[in-house]
Amino acid sequence: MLEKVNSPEDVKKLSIEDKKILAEDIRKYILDIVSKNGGHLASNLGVVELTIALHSVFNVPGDKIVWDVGHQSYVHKILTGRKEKMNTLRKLNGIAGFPKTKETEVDCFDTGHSSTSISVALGMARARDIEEKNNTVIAIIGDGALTGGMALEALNDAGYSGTKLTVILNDNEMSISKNIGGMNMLLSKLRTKRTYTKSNISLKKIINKIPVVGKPFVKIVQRVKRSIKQLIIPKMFFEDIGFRYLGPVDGHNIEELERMLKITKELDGPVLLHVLTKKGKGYKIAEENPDKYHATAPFDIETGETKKKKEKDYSKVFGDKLIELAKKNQKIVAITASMKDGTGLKEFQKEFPERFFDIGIAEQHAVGLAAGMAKAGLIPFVPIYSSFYQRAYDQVIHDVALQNLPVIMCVDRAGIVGQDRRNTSR
Ligand SMILES: Cc1ncc(C[n+]2csc(CCOP(=O)(O)OP(=O)(O)O)c2C)c(N)n1
Repeated sequence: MLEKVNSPEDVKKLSIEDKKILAEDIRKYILDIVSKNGGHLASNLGVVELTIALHSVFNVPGDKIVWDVGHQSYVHKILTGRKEKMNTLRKLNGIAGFPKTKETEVDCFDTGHSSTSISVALGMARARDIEEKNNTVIAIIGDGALTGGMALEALNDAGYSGTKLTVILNDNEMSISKNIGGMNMLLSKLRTKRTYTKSNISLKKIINKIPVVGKPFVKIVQRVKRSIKQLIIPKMFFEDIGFRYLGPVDGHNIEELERMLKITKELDGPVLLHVLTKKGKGYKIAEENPDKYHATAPFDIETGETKKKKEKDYSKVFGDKLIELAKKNQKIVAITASMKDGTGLKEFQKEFPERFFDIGIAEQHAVGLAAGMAKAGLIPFVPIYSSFYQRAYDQVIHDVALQNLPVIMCVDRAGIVGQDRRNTSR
């Protein structure tokens, strides 16, 4: 099926059954390429059906699709005329592993750093309105990226503005590692929403059957329903800040996804479509170890074993040394902005769980938090990749340097990182 498909127009012509075959072909193709060249595997396997559904319903480049981070855009690239070039991934002068406006106008924005998509999409939507156009603008953001301050700032603005905009929340319960935080707690309640609705209905049936007590009791229940709903169905959070919440929807059911996407197209104002996906979907080894296969070096498809033996790199040396220091000094704590594996803190977390803090993809908060800890007498270590430290530039100066606080800022990947051109190594 993949041989027949070179553009979104080709996708639109397929039946649902053929799209399912296409999805499997794309999975095999991505697996083949990433196993040879290395790349982002698990996130891409998770968005195959979602991307097929998007290109079935919307029309690029008129409609704008903004991929958050952009590491999950391989399927989009395959479906938008770059299928053959995918085998140049992570090669000199090869195809970029992230959306690149220079490659094609269907990539409407360059991404790489997390949590930018809602701001950018809202900007495009406001421009559309001022210019009296009528295209659709869609931001696709993962539950991990939703922990970033910029995404939350954008939700705040978008909900209040009432601007027509679709935010697709691709919820796979994972950042690179397991996702954390209050927003994740909210999402896990939403994930069980359908179960709640069902059990609510059956409870009503049971109560109704009780003679005398039954009917009046149901009325009382209905009267307080809205306030109970507020407490129990957390979708109200998104609705209360101005979004229409739709979902959750099975992110591997193309038919259902298309149905929901068509609804979002018709609605005015900001809409949040909650899509549940599985990271690594279709490749068992990645499904079971989504963090390991988030981004990977070349590997053997049969065993999952990476071909290049991992050497003791800077992150590992850093992590080992920090454990050694922390054993001697109780005041040492470590903070990560959702990158415990990449910055070498995995073992530290095991050794000192109470002195380890994963705070989400929130570098600004990481440094601000460290400043507070240092002021209160602790010695915080904050390893962040150089490129992502840019996010915390103000906190480094305003909250740490000007007050001369003992925060140890460890700048990981501060040099040439070969794998992914220009953007990030993760
Ligand atoms: C500012 C910033 N910090 C860290 C990263 C590294 N990073 C890349 S993807 C990712 C996890 C994203 O999780 P999610 O948005 O849920 O997407 P998923 O891979 O689960 O689909 C992280 C932390 C980044 N790209 N940008």
